[in-house]
Amino acid sequence: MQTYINPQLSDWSALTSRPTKEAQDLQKIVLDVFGKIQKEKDQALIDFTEQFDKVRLTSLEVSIEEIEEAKDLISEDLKQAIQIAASNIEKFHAVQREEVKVIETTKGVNCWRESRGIENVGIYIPGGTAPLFSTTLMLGIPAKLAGCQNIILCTPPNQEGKIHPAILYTANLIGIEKIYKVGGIQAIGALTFGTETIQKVDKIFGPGNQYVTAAKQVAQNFGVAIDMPAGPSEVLVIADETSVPKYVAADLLSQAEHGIDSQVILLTTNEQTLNETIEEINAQLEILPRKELAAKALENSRGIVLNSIEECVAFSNIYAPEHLIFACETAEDFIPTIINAGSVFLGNYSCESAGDYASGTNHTLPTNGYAKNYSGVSLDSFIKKITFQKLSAEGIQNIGPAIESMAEAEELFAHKNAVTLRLQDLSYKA
Ligand code: HSO
Ligand code: ZN
Repeated sequence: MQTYINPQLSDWSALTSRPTKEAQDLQKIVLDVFGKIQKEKDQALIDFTEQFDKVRLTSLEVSIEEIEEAKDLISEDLKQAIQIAASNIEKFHAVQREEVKVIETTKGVNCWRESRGIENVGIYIPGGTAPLFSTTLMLGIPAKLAGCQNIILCTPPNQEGKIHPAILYTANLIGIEKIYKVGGIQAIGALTFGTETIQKVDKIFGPGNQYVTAAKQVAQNFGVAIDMPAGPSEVLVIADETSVPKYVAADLLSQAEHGIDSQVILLTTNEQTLNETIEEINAQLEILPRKELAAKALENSRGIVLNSIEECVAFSNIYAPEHLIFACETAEDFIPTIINAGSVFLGNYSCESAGDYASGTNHTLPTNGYAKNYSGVSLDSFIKKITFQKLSAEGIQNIGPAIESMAEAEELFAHKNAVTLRLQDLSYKA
């Protein structure tokens, strides 16, 4: 971790930057895979899975027997933990449902909005070294609450053609029935175009490697929506003398262990806190199984001493972190000044892991500075809103003349006429 003591304001722009990765142009690879899926459908998925995941599948769909088997492979302890998390995530997202509010904008003119679940949604869950079954909860629960009719989960199989049992257990627990063994670009292609087995969807959710990210980007050109642009995970911690260095270190490492391109930033008003945290990081890192990954991520990371908490918040707002841990006793006083962040954790006990797994908030959040213009996934991500209006005779009489004037000024006489004809009929009746 690079450290800086009271850097000049002119250095902030460099200090709030993300490590630049050479963006490989993957578009051609994606389009090749997509093209084959459009033509050969399931057969293309089987072939790509053999090529990339090194297994020749006889069936893409996860069977009921496989789900039953998964239940036996999960400990009771983990099942209970998943249930606690699911219950909290459900509570937090259920209250995001909005009541329909009818507003009479002018006498006789009633307008309102109603929500409808997006009918077909695809959820991508990566496999690999850390199968993020928690993401199944974070995406599947709001999809269910939103009333999405078809929820399709895709996740890559291992070389034995199996899916991690915790992913299957979690999906089954929340009522996801359509689970397919397909990963990478080919999964996104299947969800975009549909095949004999996998249904085409309207919106694709979920994290993934650079190939999945590139494929989601391209999928948008074919009329599919995506949750948000993806980037490496990150956390920014604001600490002062009331923070506990060993907690701060653990929180920074918890994000660093996600991958070598993760970035963690510590801002503090207290040099001693910085030094003690770095000592703690070094000690705790030693015993982490993912030590190598975390150490690499720490090379991209910064510890910065600033003059005041206000300055720390100003810096954080420029960086716009995915996660902001405000580990100070006074954190709550600064809430109104936090403008750009995906999810905020207040005080010494609110570790990011709480939000990653079980407090109830969603862990699918905007990275890479997108917290400036995107929200994290919520119930809203799975619904769209339709506007309705009902004008009575009195209503059209009240606003009709205004519509006529505006239509005439825009020289759209059919628009004007749609009102005039009605007003004429009403004036005969009167
Ligand atoms: N911190 C990740 C989410 C996660 N962590 C899943 C553990 N499991 C999102 O940035
Ligand atoms: Zn995490």
